[in-house]
Order: sequence, then C-alpha cells, then structure tokens
Amino acid sequence: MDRSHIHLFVATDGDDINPGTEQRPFASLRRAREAVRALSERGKEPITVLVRGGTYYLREPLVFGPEDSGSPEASVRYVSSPQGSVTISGGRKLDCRWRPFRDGIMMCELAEVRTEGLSFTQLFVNGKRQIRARYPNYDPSEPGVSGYTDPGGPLPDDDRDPSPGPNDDMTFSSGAPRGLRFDPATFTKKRWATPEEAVIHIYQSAYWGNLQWQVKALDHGRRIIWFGRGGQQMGAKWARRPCAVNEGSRFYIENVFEELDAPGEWYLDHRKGILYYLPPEDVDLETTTVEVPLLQQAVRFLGTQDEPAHDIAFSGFRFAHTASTFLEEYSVPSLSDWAIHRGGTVFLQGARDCRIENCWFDAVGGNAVFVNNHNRGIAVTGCKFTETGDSAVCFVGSLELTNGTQRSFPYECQATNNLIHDCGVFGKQIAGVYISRAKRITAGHNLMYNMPRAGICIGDGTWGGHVIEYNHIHDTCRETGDHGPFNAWGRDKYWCLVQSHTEYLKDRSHYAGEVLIDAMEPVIVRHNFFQERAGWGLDLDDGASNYDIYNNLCVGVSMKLREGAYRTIYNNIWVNGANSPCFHVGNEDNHDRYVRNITVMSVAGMRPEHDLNFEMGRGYGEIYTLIAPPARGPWLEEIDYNCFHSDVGEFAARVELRQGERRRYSLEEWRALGFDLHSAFADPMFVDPENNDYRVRPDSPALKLGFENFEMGNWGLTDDFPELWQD
Ligand SMILES: [Ca+2]
Ligand SMILES: [Ca+2]
Repeated sequence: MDRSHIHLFVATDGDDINPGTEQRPFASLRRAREAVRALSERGKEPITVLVRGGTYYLREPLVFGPEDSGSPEASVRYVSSPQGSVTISGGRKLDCRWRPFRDGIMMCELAEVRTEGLSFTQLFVNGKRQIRARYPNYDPSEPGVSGYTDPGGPLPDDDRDPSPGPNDDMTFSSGAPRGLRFDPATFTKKRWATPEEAVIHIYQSAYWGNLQWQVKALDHGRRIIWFGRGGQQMGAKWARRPCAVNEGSRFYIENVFEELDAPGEWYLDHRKGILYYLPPEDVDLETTTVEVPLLQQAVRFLGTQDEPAHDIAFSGFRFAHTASTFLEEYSVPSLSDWAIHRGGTVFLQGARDCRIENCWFDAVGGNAVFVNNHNRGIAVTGCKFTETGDSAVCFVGSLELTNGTQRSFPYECQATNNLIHDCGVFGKQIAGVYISRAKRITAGHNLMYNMPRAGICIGDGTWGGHVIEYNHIHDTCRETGDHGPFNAWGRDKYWCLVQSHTEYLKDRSHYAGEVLIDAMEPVIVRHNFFQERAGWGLDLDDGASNYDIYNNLCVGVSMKLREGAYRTIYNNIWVNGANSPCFHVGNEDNHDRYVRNITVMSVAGMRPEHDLNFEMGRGYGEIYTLIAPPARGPWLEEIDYNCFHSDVGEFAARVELRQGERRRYSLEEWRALGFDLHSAFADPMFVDPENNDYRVRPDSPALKLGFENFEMGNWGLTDDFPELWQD
C-alpha cells in the first residue's frame, strides 16, 4: 500500500467510535466522510475509503460538499472492496413474521407503520422489486401493451366534479384533465373500499409518455375515475386536443387491496399496519430478505459555482432501494416535450470533477443520476442501470438561472461506457441519457436496450457541443411512439410553433432564424449503431439545429430532419428503415446538406409489426419521404452523391407538398427538384450484412460517389466495462 496514500476502512461489523483503520473500521460511510473532512492531508494526499462488503442502509442521504473535496492531484475516493460487494440502500430491512391471510396471501404486522409512520410505495423481496397490488395484473409479454386496459374515454368538460378541490377552478395552459371515463366491460368488477389510495398510470393520448395521478374517487354510476393530485409528469400533454388522455390511453391502477390477486403482488394497510403479500412459488418466506425504499436520494454532491464539491469519486457500489418520485414535483426544463423530476439516487449540483464509476443502479425509484444546474467535469462511467423508475443519467441546466456570469448548467460532462436497459418502470417519457440546457456533454460507448422511449434524448439546442458516439442502441421506443433511439428537439427562441404544428400544410413558411445563438456549437453524432424494428431512428425533431451526423449505421430505422438548419448528414448507412430518410416540415434556406449516404430498402425484408410509430416508406421501398417543404425555396442546400437501392427495382420518393398533394416521385421528378443529380440507384455491395459488417466492397458504386468505409463493431461497451456488471 502506497505510504503517501491514506486509507480508511468501513465495515458492516465496524464501529463509528473506531479509528477507521483496517483492523478497527468505521461502521458507516457518514463517519468515514467526517473523518476525511477532518484530515489535514485532504487535498494534498490521495484518500481512499475502502468499504467492505454488505448492505449499508442509510437513514439520510450522504451529502458531500466543498469541505469533503479532494484536489485534482489528490482525489477522495469511496470504493467498494471488493468491487460490487457493497450495497448502498436508501431503504430498510423489514422484520416480517408471516402468517396466512387467505387465498395464498400472507400477512405480517409492521408495528413501525403505526408507531413511526413507516410508509413505502415499493417492496423488494430478495432484492427484486415486487408488484403493488394492481388492476389489470402485470404482464411482461408485450411492454406498454400487456397489463393495461383501455378507458371508456375522456371526461367531457361539463361533467361536474362532486367534490372539487379548493384550487380546481384555477385554469392554465399546461393543466391536466380532471378524470377519465372507464369502460364497465373491461374495468374491474371488484369494489374498492379506499379508492382514494389508488394511483393511476396512464399513457398520454399520443403515446409520447405517461402520466400518473392519485385517484380521488370512483363514481360507478357515472363510470368516472376522478383524479386528485398528478398529471405533472409530462410537458407536452395536449398532443391530441382537447385531452391529454383519451379513449386510446391504456392504463393500470395500483395500490388497491381488493386487486391483490396475483403472485408477487403486495399491499400495505396503513391504518392497521399490516403488509399483505402473495409470494410467487419460488419465494420461501422463511428465508427471504424484505426491504422497502424510504429515501429518494442516496448520495448528494452539493456545492456552488464558486465553491463546488469536487474531486470526489464513488466506485463499485450497488445502489438500491430509493423511493419512487413520480408523484413529486416535476419541472419543464425547456420548450421540448419533457417535464422532469430534478432528483436522482445520486444527485449533483455545484460539483466539479466528480466521478461515479463502476456502479450498478439496481431498480432505483426515480432517476438514477441527476446532474442538476451548475456542474463541470462530471463523469458517469462503467455503470449499469436496470429497472430504474425514471431516466438513467440526466444532465439538466436551468435557463432561469443561466444569465450573465451565472453558469447554471452542466458543462463538459460525460456518460460513457454504461450498460442501460429495461429502464422506465414508472415513467415512460424517460431516456438512458437525457441532456437539456447543457453544453459539451459526451455520451459514448453506451449499450442501451429495452427502453420505453429514446436511448439518448436532447431537449433543445441550448447550447450544443455534445458528442454522441459509439453507442449501440436497440429495442427502444417499446412503449411510446413518434421517436427514435436518438431524439432531439430545437425549440429554442427562433423556433416557430405556428409553422411547425398548425400552418405547415398551408402556403406559409419562413426561415429557421438565428438558431446558432442557442445551438452554439455543433452536436456531433457519429459511429453509432442503432438497431430497431420501428421508429424514426435519428429523430431530429422540431428545429433541432447545428448537427454533424456521420458514420452511423442504422438498421431498421433511418433519420428525420424536421425544421431547423445547419445539419450535415454524410457517410451514414440506413438499412430497411421503418421510415425512409425523411425531410419533414422545412424552413426556407435552411443550410442542410445530405451527401454520400447509403440507403437500402427491402420490401422482401418487411415485417408487419404492431407498431406505435408512424410508418412511412416501409413496404414501398421508397428512398425518401419529403413532407411539407417550405412554400418558398430554397430548401436543403444539397442532397447529392448518395447511393440508394431497393428490391422494388427503381427509385421512388414519397412527396407530400404543402397544398396537400401526395404522390410518388420517380428519380427524374426528384432530380427536377434539384436533388441527387450525381447519385446512383445501385446495390452498394455490403461485405457481410448478416454479421453486421456493412462496409462496402472495393467495387461498390458508393465508393465512386465519395462514400468512405468506416469501422464496424467498435460501438457499445469497451473492454474495461466491469465484468461483474455484465449481463
Ligand atoms: Ca392484481
Ligand atoms: Ca420525435
């Protein structure tokens, strides 16, 4: 052991009155933090706190401030020893004495529910999240579809709420519906004793995400579910006017005692202090560990722009049992669709050069890592995120607080080499990596799959400079639509809602405006591999501007450019996209260039899918979709030197003009628009597509057009991703 390197020790069988040595370790991370704080060598010598294996149940979040910081030469590190052996729990273990209730349901008395006000919304049995008693029952077979039921329809405005809340008369533009009609044919036949305890989880009408409400009352006569608090979990709620939720909004309702009827379901009776649980067959209650989340956050790095918490690292921990946050406060960080809860199991605000490395965020209740407002040089790397309630990693600044010398946004941070899958258990408008009001964020070498919405999402152009590279993303947007594995918006100060969403089919248009004031530096998207069955692929939605997109391989999806300007799309490969490359609602004179790309469409490869997404081009072998070009040109600075092919045998583009004219263009007609004058309809001659080698052969016509082969297979996790977190 390096003599100049200070080591402190923590063990579950230690004692906080100990000196924290190897022989006499502390018992808590909190005590170790206090010892580090007091060390005169702090910032001069590297300090490592070695935490020995076991579960550390926190009574309150661990907070690290400027006074707990290291220095660039001598950081303070908290390390699980060995790696992966330590769980930092935001909950507590229950002492359950189970006895039978009825129908296989077991019960146990929890005195602390009445004596201490213990309350929880999740239950973990042997480390696995169980199911709060619900209707319909959970069914994993088709995520977002199975385990839900359809409503009867939205609530008409003139339906009078028999017990309005004191502020229900306050109306405002981002308000939420007051309730929902249920369909007696499909709704539960059971009668609920305490419907006001129930929580509804329901998809927004356009399936851009979901919303939750506390149920206020059930009216069986009028077939109405009245909503109480909730509906704040999305920014864009009004996709299908007039209702955020309508007859197409699938939902389930949880926390209902009478619906406890399936293995894995549980219910806590707060009044009696009794926990009920129907154990699955493979659970032996004699030997189980039962844990419940209490804290929403486990670790907080808290400083300021002038006095940051800095040079602190967490390495090798499993984070578990943090409380769900979907009924907490959500804010709308930008003009994009999102609302977000500014919290996370690890929360950073006013931090600099801190690292979260090699950690597993195991079924945490809300966001896993939230990098809020001013932060710089934060790295989240080598981590695994599974079954998170909301997003995995969020970098979100504050427009309200960013002004003058107030730099209240994440800057030069990274989420790299992370394994992210099956996230968004509660929230569906979530992402693997979410970036909003931030600058120069790198998302690289992540492997993401089985996500309800995008893998990586950028909410508006402020302030660009991000690098999205070498990610391998597949099976995203499983529960939502109109999106892709990568999604971005550019609803900054010049973006025009009127052109975008109401006038775009009329004879009106204008230019994109001074988009580079907000989207200051280009966002680089390169060397990613996206494999999907549906969706837009690279979805540059609503004005997303200033992008350089090259050397990406997209199989099953392609790309979309909607409004915006200054996008250069070159040297990418799109194979059998659910959508053909789409130029969607154009701004005049928009400086977009689309050159030297390869598009291959196969009708033979078409798979009819149940699909939430718009499918345009699929099944027709169309090479492009062009929708609502500007009423006055020019549009698209250059589309040329592309190689495209389809087994239909000839070029076709689907064109929808503003005047409502829809038809297929031949190559000659397409060229009459000034596009693809030098491009070739020809087989690009991939080397070995069956094995994801989409380089082209030396005699490929694409090479003659300037396409250059790029490396294959270097996407996703790198070799130093921790072996213990590999699936
Ligand atoms: Ca049930
Ligand atoms: Ca979109």
